Amino acid sequence: MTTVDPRPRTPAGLRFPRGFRWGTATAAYQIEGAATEDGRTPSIWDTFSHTPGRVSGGDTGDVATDHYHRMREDVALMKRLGVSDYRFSVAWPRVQPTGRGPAVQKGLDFYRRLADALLEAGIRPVATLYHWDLPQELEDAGGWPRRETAEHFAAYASLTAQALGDRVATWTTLNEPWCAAFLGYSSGEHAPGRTSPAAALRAAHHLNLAHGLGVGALRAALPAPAEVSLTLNLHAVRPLTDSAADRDAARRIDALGNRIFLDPVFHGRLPEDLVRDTAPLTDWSFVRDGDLRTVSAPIDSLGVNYYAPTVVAAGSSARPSPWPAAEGHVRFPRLPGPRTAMDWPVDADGLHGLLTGLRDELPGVPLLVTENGAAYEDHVDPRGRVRDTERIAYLRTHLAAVHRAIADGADVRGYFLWSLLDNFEWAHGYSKRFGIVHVDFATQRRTPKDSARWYAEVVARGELPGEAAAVQ
Ligand code: IFM
Repeated sequence: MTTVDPRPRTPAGLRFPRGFRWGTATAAYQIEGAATEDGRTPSIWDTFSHTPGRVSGGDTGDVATDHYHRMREDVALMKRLGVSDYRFSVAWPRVQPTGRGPAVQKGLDFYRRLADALLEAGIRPVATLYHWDLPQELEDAGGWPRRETAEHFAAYASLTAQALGDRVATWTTLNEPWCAAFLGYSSGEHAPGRTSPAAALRAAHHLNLAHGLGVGALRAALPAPAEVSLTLNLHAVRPLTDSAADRDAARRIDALGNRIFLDPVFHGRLPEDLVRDTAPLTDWSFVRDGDLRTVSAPIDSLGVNYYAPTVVAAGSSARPSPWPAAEGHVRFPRLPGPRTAMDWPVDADGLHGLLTGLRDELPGVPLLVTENGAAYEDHVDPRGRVRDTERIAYLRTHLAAVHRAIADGADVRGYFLWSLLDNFEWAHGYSKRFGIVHVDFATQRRTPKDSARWYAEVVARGELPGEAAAVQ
């Protein structure tokens, strides 16, 4: 367990445990650009973003924040922030273009240079193997609904770990498999844009399988002390009322949003109610003997991504939906209160509830908040400053919630702010800005926002300043 500082509250603010990991996070397709360079081939997101009508404004990740060419400048920004860790993702089509076969050396070299630059700057590299950029060839062969994709993932994990394992000690197999399965294959809001709820359930299982096979591949390729993890966007599900119908709606969404991953990964079983609820769509016969044992290979920590709670009530919702077999049973009421530019409610209690729930459900599993942050409509003012006070307020309340969860016994080892840079926000293109560093997408000029200065101060002190200490 992380030891909580004996004096957690100082006159100035809330002190975090010694050794707490302070990071920022990004993902390859959202920042790298260089979409056709050095042997990289299209991923499902290249295809999707180049399909008219899929992404707001017709935006693509072709250039993004040009991080592939500006990596050193971005590492220097992080060094100035003082962060201890940087969570990035490896682009599968950059290191293994067709998703099978040998690696491309130039692709691997980019990540070796990145890891070296980070280590030189005193920043721990944290690599995620899959943040949604499936090589298009694997989608053409059937994508995540097809079992072989999981086997290809394990081979990719192995060759990437062999190339980077001497520099990178912290690895995550998948980022947010819920989004990959359900936004990608059920609602079609994300690549590859399919709308088959049954295919999405198969995809979810094969993503779990990819994770389990990936853990085995990483353990075989990496030196023993390496840390292997998985990142989930767990849903802080709340029933609108205490009625039996609303509570049952919450149970359904908890099964489809959380337990569909947590139960196989940590308990080696599928939730019975999930199997029952989804019976009209599938008999789950694609889960083979031994799969759940593979999926439940022990991991060293769990990454939790949190942005907003999920409030549900009995009712029905529109199709296509990301919630297979739930459309006729669940609605998602809109509650009053502050919202971010994503139209997501601001509610830090959801993060505290998730972390303390995991404390109870998964005792002994260290937790990392691997993403948290907010999009707001930022502008560079005439003096060259971005006064993103709403983002600072969001970060302050969410970090306070993390602190409270630690004080309540949750073993939270670190916090990764999403995101270092404004970037390609998937179906929203460049219209939503999550960065603590503003990016002018025409010139690629980076301007640290007030939130960057605020976060640097938090990191330097290891403490969340009191209200009065806000950046002026
Ligand atoms: O930008 C995304 C990220 O890629 C995955 N988690 C949520 C973020 C904000 O939508």
